This record gives sequence, structure tokens and C-alpha cells, in this order.
Amino acid sequence: MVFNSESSSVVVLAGGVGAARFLRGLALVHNPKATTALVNTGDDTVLHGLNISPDIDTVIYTLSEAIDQVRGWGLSNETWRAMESLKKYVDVRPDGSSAAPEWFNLGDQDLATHFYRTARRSEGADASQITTEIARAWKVAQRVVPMTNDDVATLVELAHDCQAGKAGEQISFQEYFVKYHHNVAVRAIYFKGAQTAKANCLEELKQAEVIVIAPSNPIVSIGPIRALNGMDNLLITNRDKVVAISPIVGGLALKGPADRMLTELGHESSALGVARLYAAIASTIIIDNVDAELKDAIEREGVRCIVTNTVMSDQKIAGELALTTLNSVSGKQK
Ligand code: FO1
Repeated sequence: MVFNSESSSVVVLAGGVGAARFLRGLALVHNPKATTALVNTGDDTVLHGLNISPDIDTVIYTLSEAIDQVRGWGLSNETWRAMESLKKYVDVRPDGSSAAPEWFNLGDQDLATHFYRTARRSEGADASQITTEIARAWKVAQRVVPMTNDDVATLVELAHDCQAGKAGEQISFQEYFVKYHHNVAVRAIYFKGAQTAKANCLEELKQAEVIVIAPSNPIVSIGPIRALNGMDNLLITNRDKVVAISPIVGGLALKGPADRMLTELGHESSALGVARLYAAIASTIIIDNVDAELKDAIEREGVRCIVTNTVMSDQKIAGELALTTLNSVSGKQK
């Protein structure tokens, strides 16, 4: 297969920040119009009465260069006047009311996106259509597609009695990630609705020349996509053209709770642990230079291993990683 950076189609399974950075690098070496981001929506939630799709918005804001680089979510040059005004209602809110959740911050400009998504959903528009409109509004050239148009919710089961609740109770992903700063131990993760949800892009994945598993959290960003009806089997069948990038570098996640989550769920928090999680669906994994000594162990798992710089501290590095990723499947990269 001769890889053509103009026309060969690339589909990227994406979560939030790491995936968004990778997609930005990919745009430097591959035609964005031949690039599809299939994005996790297990983080989606209704808060402040608004439909929120964090990973979709992080991908769109990043690709349109509007993301707040420090936070990794929301918009740069943001103001928080609405959240300030909301504080007065927290005092009058009845116990048990979910109104005015002050732990979940929505910036004033970011509100426009949630207003629009919520209004369009209330008119019956599906998630793909709404996402296409929002991506177009932000002049994003890539196709950004929610993993499904159906509702799927990632739920976190608590390992111990803690501030978030009792051992065995389930909390929503945003409560876990934001309200409790992912500082609570996890016993299990569930993707409510995934088994019956209709996966998007199955045809596109079959036709793609390269399928990339972005450097996102293998459990709660890539896991929900894999859990969709028919998705894992499709990836297994197309394993030769699937290449994953390890989000774990030197045993740690560059951002978020992936490392702790892996160990809490009985996996190894290392590039080798990630390779084991992906061995059934990815023929190749790309790991960072600091993990070079894991290459042989990974290849003994039956996964081809390429060692390079995977820490995308600038766009040039992200572009080089993207090129290495694409070449790894077209067989050029030794
Ligand atoms: N993350 C936080 O840590 N605190 C917040 O208040 C917060 C608000 C928020 C609003 C919109 C949005 O799209 C994302 C937001 N996030 C916030 C990040 C979000 O929880 C994460 O991006 C994903 O769910 C994890 O990848």
C-alpha cells in the first residue's frame, strides 16, 4: 500500500488532551480533510442543565487553536462571570438539588457551545450532526465524529468508603474526574449503554488506510470506544493497520489518572501494560525513548514496537510522532 498524505484516509480513536495534541501534529503531515477523529463521549454529562461533551470540545478547540493550553480544556482568554453570579444560588438551593454545581466550571465563552449543543439536542438533532456544526463553526477541517449518537456514560465504581461515597457505589465520570479530582481509588469502570449503542464510523474504519489509537487513557477514553457494539471485533479484524501510541511514559501518565487507574484495575502502569491491553487490536505500538528497554518484552507480546519521542511538547515533535505513526503501518518504518 503506497501511503498518500493527501488522499489516504486516517481514523484516529481519540479521547481528550493527548489525542487533540496528536491530531494537531497529524495535520502537519497529513491532509486534515482525509483525517477523521472518532471521539470518546463516555465523559459526556448534563450539568447546569446543559449537555456537555468534554472530549469532543477539547478536540475541536485544540484543532481550532482556541484551547486554553494550561487547563487543557475550555477556551483561552476565558472569563467566569456566569460562574461568579451562580454562587448566590448555591446558598438558596434545596438539599439534593443538582442545580448550580459550582465544582464544574463553565467559562462565559464556552457556555455558547453548551447552549448550542443543548438547544440542538432538544430539537432532536443527533450528536454527529451537532458535532459537525460545531466543528464547522470553529473552522476545523478534520471530520470530528462522536463515537456513537447514543447515550453512553462512563461510571466509576469506588474501591473504598471515601469522600465520594461508599465502596461499591458508582459515580459519574465527571464527579470522579473533577468533583473528586480523581483522588479516589477505583474498583471497576462501566460504560453504561455501550453494548446497545450504535458505533459511528464502522465503515470508515474498514476503509481507512491507518487507524491510530491516540495517546489517550486506555481505560476511560479508548475503553468506551472499544466497548461499543462491534467495535472491538472490527479492530481485531483490521489489526494490521491499527497502531497505538502509549500514553504512559516512564510508568506515568503525562496528564490525568491513567497510571493510577491502570494499577487500581490490576494492569501494569507502563508501556508494556498498555501494549498488553492493546495486543488484540493493534499490530504496532509506539513508545517513548525512556521506555526503550521495554521494546523486547512488548514484541514478545506479539506487538511490533517502535521507540521514539512521544512527548509532544511542541507541534514539531507532534508532527514527527504523527509521521512515524503513519509510516509504522505502511511498513516503511523499520
Ligand atoms: N475539568 C476540571 O478539572 N474542572 C472543571 O471545572 C472542568 C469543566 C469543564 C467544562 C467543559 C468541558 O468541556 C470540560 C471541563 N473539564 C473540567 C475537563 C473535563 O472534565 C475533562 O476534559 C474530561 O472529561 C476528561 O478528559
